Amino acid sequence: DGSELVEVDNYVQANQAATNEEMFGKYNGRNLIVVSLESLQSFVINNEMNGEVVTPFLNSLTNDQDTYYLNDFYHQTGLGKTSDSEFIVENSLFGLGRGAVFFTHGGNTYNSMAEKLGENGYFTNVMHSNNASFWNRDMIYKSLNIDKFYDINSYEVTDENSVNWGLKDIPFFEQSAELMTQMEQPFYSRMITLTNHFPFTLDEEDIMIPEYNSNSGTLNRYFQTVRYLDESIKIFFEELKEKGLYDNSIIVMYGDHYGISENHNKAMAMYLNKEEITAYDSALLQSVPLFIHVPGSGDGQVIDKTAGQIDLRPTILHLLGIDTSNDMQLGEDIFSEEHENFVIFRDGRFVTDELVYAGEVCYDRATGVEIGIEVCQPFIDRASTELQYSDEIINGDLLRFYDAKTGNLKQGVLE
Ligand code: GP9
Ligand code: MN
Repeated sequence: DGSELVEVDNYVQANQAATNEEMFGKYNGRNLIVVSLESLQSFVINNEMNGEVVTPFLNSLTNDQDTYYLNDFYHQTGLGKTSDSEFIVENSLFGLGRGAVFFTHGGNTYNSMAEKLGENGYFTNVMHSNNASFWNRDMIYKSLNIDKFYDINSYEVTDENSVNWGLKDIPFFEQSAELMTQMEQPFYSRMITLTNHFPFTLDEEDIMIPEYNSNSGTLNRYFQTVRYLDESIKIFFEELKEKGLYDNSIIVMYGDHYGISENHNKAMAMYLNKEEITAYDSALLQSVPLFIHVPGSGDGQVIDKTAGQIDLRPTILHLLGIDTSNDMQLGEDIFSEEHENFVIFRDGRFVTDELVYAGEVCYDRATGVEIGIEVCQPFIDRASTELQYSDEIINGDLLRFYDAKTGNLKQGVLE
């Protein structure tokens, strides 16, 4: 009947991180472009593969005067992969421990980032050249109040411009930039890339660096498709400039989930010059890059905070001057002075600036040495509480009882 929501609401209110006054509304009114970087993990950033730079453009953004680069950011997805990352970013809630929330709870009431932006005058859309029903997107996007889905039918897709899963990222970005010129501003476009997806195949003409030489064809090809993804982003930025859309936009880009699973640990150990990949290493390998690029801001910096996808909704909305203090969200604004360096994974693992908890072992993060479980215990408990609250909200469809405008339970719920 909604009464469970009282406890969750109390927790959310008590754990809120105060807004950073200096950052709140700093980029008011800009278009918002959020790019999901398919399968991109942090280990390739500012790294080489047999002497080849893998992500030259993204590397340049890591010390760019207009880019906030998060160097300790993590995905928090489960089996729902890309769709989980979308869910987390839109709602600042976790996906589910089983299955994909996009499928199982696509009809729920949500208070998405898109809904908030829509209320603030934004035209909200998702751009992704796949069939609309993949991951049940066509259904849940209605519940997320996304105005328009530019799906495969909005793109010109031919044999020549597709590979692997479909339209290649370079033509995807070129065509998307063109579509953006037709949009009413300000707009919020969430773009989902595709080429850097397992099995990581490219056409000959798109190969820019050689394969790696491990026993894993998957990891060997991964560097090549990542290199292609990097190139596509560079081209997208140029397109935005050409079309006059660059200066008035803010471009947020994050890795959606891992690309290299633990099945390739042997090859990863070889690449990372380690004897083996332990549970500790695997947890830290879940780091994905996050770039918040604000053309002309001159405020770029490397932000050395531990954060995750769940933090994006409040972080982004606050930069655009949209209050979230009444929202039922579990993330914290990354720019808040009170932001806690604590990232919970969907499976209960967690990372802080000092600890890593994985495989039911508590590790000292700096040394990788196993330490007493009691050091991790308070975080283990909080991780399980937050995951449980998130599950309760989703399984009970509790947001239908909640009025985010006032922060109150809807009248009559508890009677
Ligand atoms: C499919 C694309 C890939 O449309 O988003 O999904 P994934 O397999 O990475 O979840
Ligand atoms: Mn994906």
